[in-house]
Amino acid sequence: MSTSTNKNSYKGLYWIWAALTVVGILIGLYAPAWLMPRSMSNNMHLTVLTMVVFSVAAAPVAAGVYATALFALRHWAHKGDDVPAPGPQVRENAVVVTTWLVVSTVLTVFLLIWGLGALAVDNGSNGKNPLVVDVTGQQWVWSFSYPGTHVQSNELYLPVNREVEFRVTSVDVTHGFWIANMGIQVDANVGTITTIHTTPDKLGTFNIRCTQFCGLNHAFMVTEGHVLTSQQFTSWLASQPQRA
Ligand SMILES: [Cu+2]
Repeated sequence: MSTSTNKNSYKGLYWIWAALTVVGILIGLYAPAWLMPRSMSNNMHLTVLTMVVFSVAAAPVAAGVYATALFALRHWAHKGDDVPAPGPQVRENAVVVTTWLVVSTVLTVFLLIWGLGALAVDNGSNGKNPLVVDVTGQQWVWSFSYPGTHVQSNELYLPVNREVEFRVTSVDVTHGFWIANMGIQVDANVGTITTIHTTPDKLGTFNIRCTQFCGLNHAFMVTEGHVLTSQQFTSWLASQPQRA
């Protein structure tokens, strides 16, 4: 009785698969931007786009797994104490095996190429007169200084639409400099300067957190950043006390 899987009876499987694929694509299109921090820079736009593309690409695959599981529960469940008759075999089905291999290969190669490309773009600088900001981590505060100005601040201020080059270091233990809204994160090491670039393109306030467990108050090693118009930024810079 459980072997009554003629060709027609798979129809339900395709419908479940199609419906779940549509649901998965909709989730992939809208969930990343909704669940992830507000995107405020080129890097974060790319990160959100990568999440969308990967989720949409994964939707038909995930839907295939869930659809098969649901279909199997409904149609291939064995009831009773007798030994079940063998179910449908796919191992020697040339069409299934070929499709599976081709789709897996195409998807994997696509994700690899996209991933490497995004990584190259993400870490790059456009080299157009970046604003340099020196970032120093110490237990358990961040400080920011602007070379050539003597200005030092515990909150970060940035002008909109200008590339920033963060030069990150630490004076005690390893910290992690992370701006989720900008899609950038880099370690802050003692005696080394690590650089990371981003271009903020939205006005507003964001959080800067430490991502390395750096001692007792690690969880409180958070401060605020602000993206200002370039005029506001210039007047903020001029209003700061000049420390030698
Ligand atoms: Cu820290």
